[in-house]
Amino acid sequence: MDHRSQLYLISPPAIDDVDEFAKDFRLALGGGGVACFQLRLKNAQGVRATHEHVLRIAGALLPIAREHDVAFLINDDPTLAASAGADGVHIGQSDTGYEDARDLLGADASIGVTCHNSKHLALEAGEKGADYVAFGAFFPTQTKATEYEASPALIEWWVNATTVPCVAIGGIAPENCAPLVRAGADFLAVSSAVWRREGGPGEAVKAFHDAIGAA
Ligand code: TZP
Ligand code: MG
Repeated sequence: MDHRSQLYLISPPAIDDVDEFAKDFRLALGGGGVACFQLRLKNAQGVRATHEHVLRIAGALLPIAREHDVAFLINDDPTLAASAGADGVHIGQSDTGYEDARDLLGADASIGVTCHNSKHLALEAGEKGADYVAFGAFFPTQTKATEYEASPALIEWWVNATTVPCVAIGGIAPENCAPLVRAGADFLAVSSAVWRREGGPGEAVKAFHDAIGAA
């Protein structure tokens, strides 16, 4: 197949010891093949880490992402993304709106918008200029209490209808990602399947690439 999904890593929901996590982060990025990282410090109930904590973690991880040429986004909050010097922000439907986020971060920033399982929300975000739209959840996940279920058919529809990149999210693992790859997802956004993989994050990234290649 000529289409290859790229890997978009989402942080674990909590990072307490950043020096310890930095080792895993380097293992995940070390083999190449990760396009993007989103710092998302928020528990399954939606409780966010403090701004101070996010800025401290971002300060430690951003240089590592830069070393590996990986885009660094912050979840939810464009003001925080600007303070951290991040490359962009991933906003939800109840966060700061797309236009205000763009005003805050400027033309070069990457701004992605959560669109659940909605063609309408995604078309609206794409029309406004979002750099990507995110659909999910595709599979059960313990990382976030999810209200919406998305299917590979939505990805297939989207990639045939538009040129705006799409991100698939929610419970994605090397073992279940093939239908999303075949549907044409531009990015697979993954958290637990990388950070909680028994063989470690480096092995997880490799397993994703093997699965993407075989899909
Ligand atoms: N949004 C929808 S599902 C989800 C987010 C942030 C969690 C993704 O984490 P995991 O562990 O890959 O399911
Ligand atoms: Mg959000």
